[in-house]
Amino acid sequence: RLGNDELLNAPIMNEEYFQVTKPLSIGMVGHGFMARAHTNAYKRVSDFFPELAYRPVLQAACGRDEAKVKAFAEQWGYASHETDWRKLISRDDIDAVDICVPNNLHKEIAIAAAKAGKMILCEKPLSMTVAEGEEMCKAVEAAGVANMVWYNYRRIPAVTLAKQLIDSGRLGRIYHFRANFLQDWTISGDVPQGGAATWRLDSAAAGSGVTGDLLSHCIDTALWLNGQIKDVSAMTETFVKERLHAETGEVQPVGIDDACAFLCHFDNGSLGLFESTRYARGHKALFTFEINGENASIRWDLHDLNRLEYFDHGDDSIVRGWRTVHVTEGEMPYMNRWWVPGLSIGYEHSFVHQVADFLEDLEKGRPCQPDFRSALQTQAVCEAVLNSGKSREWVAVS
Ligand code: 4PW
Repeated sequence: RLGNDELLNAPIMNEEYFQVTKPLSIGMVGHGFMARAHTNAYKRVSDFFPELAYRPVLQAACGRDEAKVKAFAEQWGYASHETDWRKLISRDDIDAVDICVPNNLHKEIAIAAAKAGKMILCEKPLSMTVAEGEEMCKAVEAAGVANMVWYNYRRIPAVTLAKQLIDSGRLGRIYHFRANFLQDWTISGDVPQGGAATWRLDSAAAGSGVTGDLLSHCIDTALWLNGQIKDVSAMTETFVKERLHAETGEVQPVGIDDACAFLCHFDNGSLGLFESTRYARGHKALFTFEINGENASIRWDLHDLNRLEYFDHGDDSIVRGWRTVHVTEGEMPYMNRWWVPGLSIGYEHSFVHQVADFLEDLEKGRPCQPDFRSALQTQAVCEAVLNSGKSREWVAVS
């Protein structure tokens, strides 16, 4: 990584950075909000990471509604479109399949794509259940195809910096990890379940509610930053018990968890406290975590994603206090790729970083994290949380 002075005085895109790139043809399954976020990353990555050997090519988008997928493909620059994912997977001109459809379709598409020898980039959470996730892991491992799950928040520079600070030992022994992911968009009983826009409320499509959708991000980050979770004690609640189904038009019982909170023990002896809900009026996407160590603490808030709060007990006591680290300097993770030091980046950049890491790992022949096997561990925590919510007992994580 270049420092600030080098960044200002010597543009990083000099001749040494360029090489002949190999096209990597992407087949996108899905055309919703996440498909846009991923596609934006494929389009941007080679401009901002010009040294990468692989260059994504938007080869085909796939969706059941032909008018919609055609419009998506045209708007975002895919060369073609398909209405059947099996056809997409059978095409010789597709190298990598991006699974951006509801969770209940991940397993079948991933296993078929692996058998067809395609690389797979799968939207989170990996699967509906641990058993399904295990099948998916076995399929990609048997096929030997590159695979990755889109837990994008790891690639926000401040979160990556938190990882570096923890790994450097600055915090010392870790005592506490707490995280929240709060939203408020499902409070009204008029929000339907099912359908393209609201499948996240339909347990048949999503598997679970906030646990798989939101807490999975907190759990992925926690496992990455603080190690494995041993056991959990959770409470879950479904506040609105019945909703209209957007496709059938029938009022049906709601099967997802609207809110979930859990306690846990980490392998390193620290205690975890997690909360997620879509009923926190006033919170649209509040993702925060705080880690308290023997020597120092860290906290981060998605609303202020370019900053990391840091407290170091080793500071001189007359100036000791929480400090704000501006994660916008050239030496910060990923930041020398973007603008001049001091300028902010946003949510969408985390996806660009994830694709860049995937392409670099592909070139170097190593798995990109989290791969399916690693994301299965997040799935195991989610499943233990849901089981504990039902049984009201402590549950060990498998
Ligand atoms: O994965 C999550 C989504 O399902 C996202 O990170 C935020 O919450 C945005 O939409 C939902």
